[in-house]
Amino acid sequence: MVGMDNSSPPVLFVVGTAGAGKSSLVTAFQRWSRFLETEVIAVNLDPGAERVHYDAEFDVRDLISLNEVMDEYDLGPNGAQILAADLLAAQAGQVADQLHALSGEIMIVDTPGQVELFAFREASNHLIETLGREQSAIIYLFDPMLSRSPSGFVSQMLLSSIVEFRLGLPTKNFLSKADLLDPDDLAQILEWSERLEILEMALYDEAGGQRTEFAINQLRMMQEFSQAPGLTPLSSELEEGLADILTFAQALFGGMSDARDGFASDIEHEKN
Ligand SMILES: Nc1nc2c(ncn2[C@@H]2O[C@H](COP(=O)(O)OP(=O)(O)OP(=O)(O)O)[C@@H](O)[C@H]2O)c(=O)[nH]1
Ligand SMILES: [Mg+2]
Repeated sequence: MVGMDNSSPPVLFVVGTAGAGKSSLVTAFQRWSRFLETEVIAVNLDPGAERVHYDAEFDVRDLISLNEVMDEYDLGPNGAQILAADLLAAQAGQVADQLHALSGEIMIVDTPGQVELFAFREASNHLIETLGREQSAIIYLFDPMLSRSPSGFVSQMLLSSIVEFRLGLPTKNFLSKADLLDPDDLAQILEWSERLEILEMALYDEAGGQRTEFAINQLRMMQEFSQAPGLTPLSSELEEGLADILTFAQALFGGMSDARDGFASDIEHEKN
């Protein structure tokens, strides 16, 4: 069943704005994969997480507690998060040893609530190098409510592109908590993700000419470099879209498991 070296499984970093559903996705993905008999290593890199509902085989909170950092250095939660990221980077060797000791077929990594903490602090690049840049990718989560307005949707497209650019990893966008959207909104958002000209018209109605021209031109350029365009609906609640995450990883890194139903056609879809 396993098609790759067990010592260095593919790594999926789950990234998105605060509350986008990152931790829930890690939980759902781990639960769902057990059913498929795929061995998933869940990793928590969010020192500020109150509690996690997955079995974290590495948990950054064992090394760094946000509350302790706040107390010790007299910082608020945001300053403490930044310092925690840097403290983690300072322990990179130890973290690397612990991560390398884990074995499994795929690693899924929960990241801090504020997207800029993961995208902009140097610690993340260290971690990516540690885990292996060649087998790392980003699962970027769109917030469903923000996605309902053209400007909110476009802002997230741009943010995702910035994260992709900054970390230099293949990125796939998912529409998180799709079960919360009514079917018309869901269809609209998916159409925007596939047809830039429809999005452009909607944005023009909402935001006017100049802002639209600026944003659409940015998107057009950024999408030329994107390896996996489009947006895939996801629901951790209903366990929908989880197979698309595995498919994305398989398309990038190969192996991991025997072909599943629809695997080839999903890949085809990915290319279109
Ligand atoms: N209906 C529904 N709710 C969801 C889904 N995924 C997450 N949620 C809810 O969304 C809220 C935030 O989810 P989390 O998984 O904590 O999001 P997060 O991105 O890890 O949040 P932070 O780490 O605090 O930034 C929780 O109340 C979840 O129960 C989903 O697929 N459907
Ligand atoms: Mg979380």
